[in-house]
Amino acid sequence: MGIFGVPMDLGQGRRGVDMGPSAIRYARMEAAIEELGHSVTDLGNARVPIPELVESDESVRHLDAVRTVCEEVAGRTREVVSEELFPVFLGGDHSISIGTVSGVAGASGGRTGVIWLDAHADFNTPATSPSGNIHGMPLATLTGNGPPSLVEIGGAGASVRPEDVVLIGLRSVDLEERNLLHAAGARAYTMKEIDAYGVARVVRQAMKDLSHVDRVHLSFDLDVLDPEIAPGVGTPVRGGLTYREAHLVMELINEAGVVTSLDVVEVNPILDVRNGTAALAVELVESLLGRRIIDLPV
Ligand SMILES: [Mn+2]
Repeated sequence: MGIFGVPMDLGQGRRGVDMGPSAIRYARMEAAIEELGHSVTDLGNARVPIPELVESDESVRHLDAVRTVCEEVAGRTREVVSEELFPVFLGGDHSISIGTVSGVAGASGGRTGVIWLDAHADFNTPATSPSGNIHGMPLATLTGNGPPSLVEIGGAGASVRPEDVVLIGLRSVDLEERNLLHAAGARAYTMKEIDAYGVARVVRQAMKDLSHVDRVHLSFDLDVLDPEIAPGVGTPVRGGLTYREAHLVMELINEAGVVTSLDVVEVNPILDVRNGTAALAVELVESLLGRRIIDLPV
């Protein structure tokens, strides 16, 4: 496994998620993964400018700087994937995924599916975004509908097909964003479906939705969790996954054995309590990578 940090907070308005990689490392991510029997290489961090030194008169905030960082991330990702390391990317705000997903998709042949665990759809475009913050646009961008200079990272056109994308945990989606999501044809499971059918059924359906792809990238925004258990996130929204629901999501995805790369994004230590959100992120990554409560014969 290869850990790569992207301490970027240029894609959103509130400072703090730039410290996410540090907080997650402090919560012993590397040791936790090693204890599961995986060898881990820490590949360091991407070079990211601080907002104070970035011109931001663009209508899409910090567009050029985000593009430069995401291009570096995509390039490094291709190296990591070619060395057959399972990459674990630590954000940073969710705009880092424009680099990680396009890098993963570009490094491998065939079709890359994406599971997007998030309270938000991240499906805005410059035309629909209320804020101009790029962390609300990465999934639209990756499926080909975003700022052209970001869409073309990792090669011309979309990095992934909308029908190869599944969103889970939504509960805050802007009006125009809903229309874009619907028109694109991505599968979306909101908190309503999770409440109505249970998280296990939703995850199993999501796995069926992606059964045709060659690999799956899991993009894990910590704000999918309820703020009561994960207060240290960039954009908290109440009504999220409980502690056990979140573990079960990861345990079931692990059983499916399809995920080959991972983002852990939007951890904000400034809003956190004693680094608990970063510690929970590490716990959930352990479940994703095979930690079991006990080993039962199947
Ligand atoms: Mn997000």
